[in-house]
Amino acid sequence: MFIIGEKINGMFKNVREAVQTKNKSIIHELAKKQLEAGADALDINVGPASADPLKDMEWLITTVREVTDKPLAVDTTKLNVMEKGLQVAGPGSIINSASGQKEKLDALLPLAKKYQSKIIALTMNKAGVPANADSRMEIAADIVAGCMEHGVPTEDLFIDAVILPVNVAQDHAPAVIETIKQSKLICDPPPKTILGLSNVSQGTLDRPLVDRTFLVMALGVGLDAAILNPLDKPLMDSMITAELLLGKNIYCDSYLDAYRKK
Ligand code: THG
Repeated sequence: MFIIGEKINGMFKNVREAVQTKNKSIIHELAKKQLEAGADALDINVGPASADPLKDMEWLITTVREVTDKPLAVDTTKLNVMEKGLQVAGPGSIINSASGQKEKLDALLPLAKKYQSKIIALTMNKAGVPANADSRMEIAADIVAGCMEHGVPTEDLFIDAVILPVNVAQDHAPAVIETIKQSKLICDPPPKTILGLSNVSQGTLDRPLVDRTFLVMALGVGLDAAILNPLDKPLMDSMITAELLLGKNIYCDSYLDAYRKK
C-alpha cells in the first residue's frame, strides 16, 4: 500500500505553532519520523487557522524539502495555494484534492498535466458527500470523464470515497467499502483508490482500534493508498499483516521485520 503520512497538518497544535514561530526542527522531525515509520509520501496542509495559507504552504514545503525528496501531497482547497505548493514541491507531487465539481476539475486537471502530478479526487460535489455508493460512483464517473477530457492518465488518479466519522455517519462506512470495490471496474486501466483514514475515528473512544479495523476492511476490497498516521505501530502492523494475508508478500515468521527492512 502507498502510505501518505498525515502528521504535517495545521489541524495539529504542534504544527500550527511551528508554522507560526517558523520552527523548522519540529517539521523536520515530523517528516523524518513518518518516513522512517514507513510513509512513502507526506501530506502537507497548513490547517484551517492559517492567516496566510500561500506563504505558510511555501514555508512548510520548503522546510520539508530540506530533509526529503519523497513525494508531497499538497493538501489545500485554494487554487493559488495548490499551484504554489506544486511549484515548490517539484515533480512527482500529488494534488490533494479535486472533487466532482466541474469548476474544480477544470482548474486542477490542467495543473496535474503542467506539473506532472498525480491527483486525488473526492467523490463529493457542491451538495456534499452522498450517503450511498451508487451516488459516489456517479461522481467518480464524472471525475474519470474529466481526466479523459484533459488527457490525465487514469493511473495517475486516486479516487477518494471520503470516509466520515463513524460516530456521526455510520451508514457511510459500508458505502465507502462498496465504492472502493466498484472504482476498480469504472475504466481500464482503473484509477487507484485512497482514503483519509483517520477521519473515520474522529470522536470515537478507541481511535486506533477503529482506524486499524477499517483499514484492514478497505485493504480487503483493494484499497491502494491511505493518508494515515504511520507512527501508529499497531496500525502499521495490521496493514503489513493484511497485505501478507492478501498474498502480497511471502510469509516468514519475521515478516513484520522483513517488511520494515524493505
Ligand atoms: N481525504 C483526503 N485528504 C485529507 C482527508 C481525506 N486530508 C486531511 C484529512 N482528511 C486526513 N488527515 C487527517 C489528519 C488529522 C486527523 C484526521 C485526518 C485528526 N486530527 C485530530 C482530530 O481532529 O481529532 C487533531 C487533534 C489533535 O490536535 O491532535 O484526527 O479524507 N484526500
